[in-house]
Amino acid sequence: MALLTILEAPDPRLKVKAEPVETVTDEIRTLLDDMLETMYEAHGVGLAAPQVAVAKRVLVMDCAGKDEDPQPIKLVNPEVIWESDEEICQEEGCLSLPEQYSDVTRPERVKVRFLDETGTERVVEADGLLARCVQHEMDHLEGVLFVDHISALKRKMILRRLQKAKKFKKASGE
Ligand code: K1U
Ligand code: ZN
Repeated sequence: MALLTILEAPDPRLKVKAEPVETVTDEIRTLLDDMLETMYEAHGVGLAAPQVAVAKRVLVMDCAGKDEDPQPIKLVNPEVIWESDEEICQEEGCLSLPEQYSDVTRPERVKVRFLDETGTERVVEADGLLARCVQHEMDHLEGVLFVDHISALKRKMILRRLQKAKKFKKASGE
């Protein structure tokens, strides 16, 4: 397995709509495994292929609690087939916008159809953190970041803070 580099905003590759996967091949299975390893190493609960510079409709998640066994989920070509009318506003972060957070409103529950790593069609019904994470990751497949859900003013502030943090890291040799 290999650790992949996670792109950071404002990298233009994060704004591209990802392409569907035609067949779940060994190459896709390797990508899924590498993405999971990269996600765990970065202490995230989700990761989408565009975040590692691969414009394919592939994502991984593990929303297990700290005291639970790992629950890795690998999704290829995910599609939301139902969403609840009830919405919920919660704070989000993103591995591509390190240390930046904002409240985002999304449907509370969703049903998602996808292909697993064997190419078998499955449906997952998600609520809580899993519902938030899968919607956040599916946004990445459309080239959408959590900051695209908030006001232009807040978005500008977050992107400016990110630029400042990058300059500071560069200057201090990190
Ligand atoms: O896509 C990403 O950048 C990963 C991101 C996904 C996410 C999940 C849930 C809410 C917002 C964003 C993260 O993993 S954020 C960091 C994280 O580890 C975390 C977030 C919420 C609860 C617990 C952990
Ligand atoms: Zn993200």
